[in-house]
Amino acid sequence: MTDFYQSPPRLGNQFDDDRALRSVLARLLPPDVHAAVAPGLARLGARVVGDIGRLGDAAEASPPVHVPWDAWGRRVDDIVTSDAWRALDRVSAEEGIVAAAYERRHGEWSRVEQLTRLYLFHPSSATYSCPLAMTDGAARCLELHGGDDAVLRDALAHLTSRDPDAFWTSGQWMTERTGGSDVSGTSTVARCDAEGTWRLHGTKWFTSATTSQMAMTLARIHDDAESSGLSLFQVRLRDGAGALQGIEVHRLKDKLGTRALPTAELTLHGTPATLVGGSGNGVRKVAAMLNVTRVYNACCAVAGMRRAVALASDYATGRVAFGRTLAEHPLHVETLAAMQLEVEGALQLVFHVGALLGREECGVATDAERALLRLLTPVAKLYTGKQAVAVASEALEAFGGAGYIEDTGLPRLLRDAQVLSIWEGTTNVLSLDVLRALERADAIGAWRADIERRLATVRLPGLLPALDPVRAATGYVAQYVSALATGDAAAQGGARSLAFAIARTTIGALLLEQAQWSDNQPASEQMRALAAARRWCDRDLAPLVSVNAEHLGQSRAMLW
Ligand code: UCC
Repeated sequence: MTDFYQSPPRLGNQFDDDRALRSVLARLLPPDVHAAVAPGLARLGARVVGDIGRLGDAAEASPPVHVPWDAWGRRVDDIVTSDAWRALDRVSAEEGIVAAAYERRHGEWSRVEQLTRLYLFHPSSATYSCPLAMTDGAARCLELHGGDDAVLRDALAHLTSRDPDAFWTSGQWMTERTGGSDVSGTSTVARCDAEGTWRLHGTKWFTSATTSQMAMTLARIHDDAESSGLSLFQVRLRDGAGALQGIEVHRLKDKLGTRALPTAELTLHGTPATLVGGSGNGVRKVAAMLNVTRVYNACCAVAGMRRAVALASDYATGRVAFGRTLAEHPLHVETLAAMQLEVEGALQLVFHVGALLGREECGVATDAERALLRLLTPVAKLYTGKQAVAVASEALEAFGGAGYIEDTGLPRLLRDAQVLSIWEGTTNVLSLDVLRALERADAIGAWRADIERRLATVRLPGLLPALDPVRAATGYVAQYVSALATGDAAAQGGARSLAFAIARTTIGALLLEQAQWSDNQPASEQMRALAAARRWCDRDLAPLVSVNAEHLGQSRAMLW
């Protein structure tokens, strides 16, 4: 019999304790903006390990339930969520987790502030960040394409409100039974009735956050020869009396993770809808939404990684094995440091993209910056989505058997990370999107110039040896892209390696810039930033794989 018990990991203020986050914000934000936003971020950093964290845990413990019928046999299709899930909706409105980006109190830097709020909120929110992602994406889409339509202007005001009673969330219903990647197969049809109201008919196979007030969705306009493609619609789920508007919910999905989040299969039976931005070009219009949700995905991926490392590093200082704490075992320290390096790299990439998005949204981005944003959005999403799974898996292992036990809360880190490389475009779909972005006039030139501008700031002798590998990697990527343009169809088989090379090379340049900036910071901060930059640039930054017909033939031979 022993009275020994392990101490569970503990978390402090998630803003104050996150040195990498604080230093990237200090570098990026103008001093007056930094001074204005930091106190609010520190308050949120405390809340996420206090009341918000408790709400997230409670929501996770009480997943949504589909109630198809009422006691009297009427079809009601209620989706009953927990009090905690609904409270998270109110908290996220009050904290301005979407609104901060649209109030634009800090001009182009508002997006960076908003993403920091999201970053702090996400790991404690039982993935309430998902409805918020779609809400923000819908807001951007309506801002760009809603025009002066009164219904859509009103919706935009609700989506961007800080008033919990006025705040709406939005769904994004893109996936049908034919799949979520190739949305061109969408079979939902829109018909205009005698009163001039659009009515949608079709089945949506994955609808996340189905308790939202509205959704954005794609449909094919019936008998419309002019716009043979898809059109974009906004749907209000319920009428003024609270009844679903021609929506039949079939069931909730039984998912590996994100268990507090209701995800339903449903059919639209003549659901009234508002056409967004006229008929046709639905995919192009909804891309504005996808580009925001992909930035959310990347930001939440880093936030999840950071939470995993924070938990594992705290545990390492208390857990004793073989006569000393894990933090005194060199191999364990190296393992945790490798995880932290992933966090720091991904953090740089996400905030770089966030800063570009802020500039685009405020209308001050140059053409080159817009091309860069278009390129780096799928890159950031796909890269961080993959790394989030790897880091979460390593974090579970850092706890030994406890990491595999549900009531420690740790397995959730991995279950909730796994979706990040799937929804909002899988790694491969986004790698192909990177190729699409590279078709844009001189996207690669804009990327190289941006990297060179950052490298040109580097002066510290300890960093100079790291410049060559980054410069070499940009050259390999550029050569690879030129070869792609002239290559055969099999060449797209290398698209994932190209996307990873762009991610790693960009991060190398950003970490070097950060380390140079840290030169006038306290010694411990200098050492941290220097080590991160040098270690990152010591890796193979451009692990490119050239695929031609012969290579592809060999791959096929290995498989079938
Ligand atoms: O909805 C889902 C779950 C919601 C949960 C949200 C969670 C959020 C994160 C939370 C964090 C915790 S899952 C649904 C996921 N599905 C997708 O993401 C779609 C994935 N597939 C793609 O992205 C494909 O590449 C498609 C659908 C865009 C390809 O369709 P098409 O029809 O083949 O597209 P095209 O023909 O290549 O492009 C049509 C137009 C072109 O412009 P134009 O017409 O001017 O030539 C493209 O350049 O759209 C433009 N376009 C874009 N523009 C396509 N993609 C983009 C883009 N990303 N940005 C700008």
